Amino acid sequence: MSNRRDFLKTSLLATSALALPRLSRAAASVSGTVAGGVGARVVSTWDFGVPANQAAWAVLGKGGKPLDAVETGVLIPEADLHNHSVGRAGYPDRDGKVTLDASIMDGDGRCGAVAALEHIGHPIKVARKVMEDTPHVLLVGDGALEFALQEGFTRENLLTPESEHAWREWLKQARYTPVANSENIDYHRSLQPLGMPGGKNNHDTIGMLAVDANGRLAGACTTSGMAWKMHGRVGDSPIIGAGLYVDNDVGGATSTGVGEEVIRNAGSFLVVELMRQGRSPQEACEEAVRRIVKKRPDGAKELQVGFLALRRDGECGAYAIQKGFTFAVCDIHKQDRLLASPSVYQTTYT
Ligand code: SD4
Repeated sequence: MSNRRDFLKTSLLATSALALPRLSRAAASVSGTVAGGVGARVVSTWDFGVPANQAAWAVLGKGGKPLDAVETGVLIPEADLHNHSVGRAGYPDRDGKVTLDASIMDGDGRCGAVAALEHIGHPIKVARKVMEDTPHVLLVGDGALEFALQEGFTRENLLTPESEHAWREWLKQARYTPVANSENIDYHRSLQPLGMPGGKNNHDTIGMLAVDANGRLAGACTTSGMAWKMHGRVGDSPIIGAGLYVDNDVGGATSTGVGEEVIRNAGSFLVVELMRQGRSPQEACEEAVRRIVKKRPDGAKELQVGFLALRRDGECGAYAIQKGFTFAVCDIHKQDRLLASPSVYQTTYT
């Protein structure tokens, strides 16, 4: 795997809209009766899912709980100052304020979330506290911050000089036009010395799903949302059923991209329900993306949305509107797999 371009060229997934041959084989070998963590698996969105999965695997691979695994995993991109789309150093809204969204869900239906949270670098930890220490599911804005401070979180400035510079550049035109797979150059520069397959085409939310050897699941989703959004805007990531949904009877799903489109279609819930009705994870993601595309008069040609699904037997699937969506898969066989999702609009990587 010399670089991301070579990797994607060799990936069968980049050119196949229907099959996930590598994953299917891996899934077949871990489904059914499993023991000693053989059936456990973690999947997550984008290139930064690789190191995040590895952190999650350090918990799950030792027999830890899926909920602890996904929380641990997504802390990695939340803390990464080279990453401008999750946690600290996230790009701010149009007023220069960094506001974070996050959700966490256990396969038994317990869940917690925060939205438009300022000044706290690890919103996923606050989301878990909402789940475990309050009778509520979602806390937003000042109320979420107040709760976090009461719980002992430290108030911090999340706007780094790099993010502030990018915001000031944006202010020169001040046009809100979400770009499909916009570049996260800083992040990919940081990957290169590590020999990771970073390219320049992806960023966005981390959505992570984990299943243990007994088919129990959990998921987490965390983001700074769309850069330069209106102050107070909330995306799909903290909305249970939109950016994240997990059910131990079936599996889980998570999303990335333009959150408004995902919310309109209750995207992650839809993917899980389609799997419940018998669709494979791949088929379910494809159908959820098609619904979004169908409702847009322009065929969603300028938009990116990607879904990632994990069934309770370990099989997973992914599908996006545009090329460029990658996802990471980690299990006992391999801890650093990065795969290209098939998409509605196919073009080859050159
Ligand atoms: C949102 N889905 O806030 C998130 C962010 C994202 O491409 O994934 N951006 O809409």
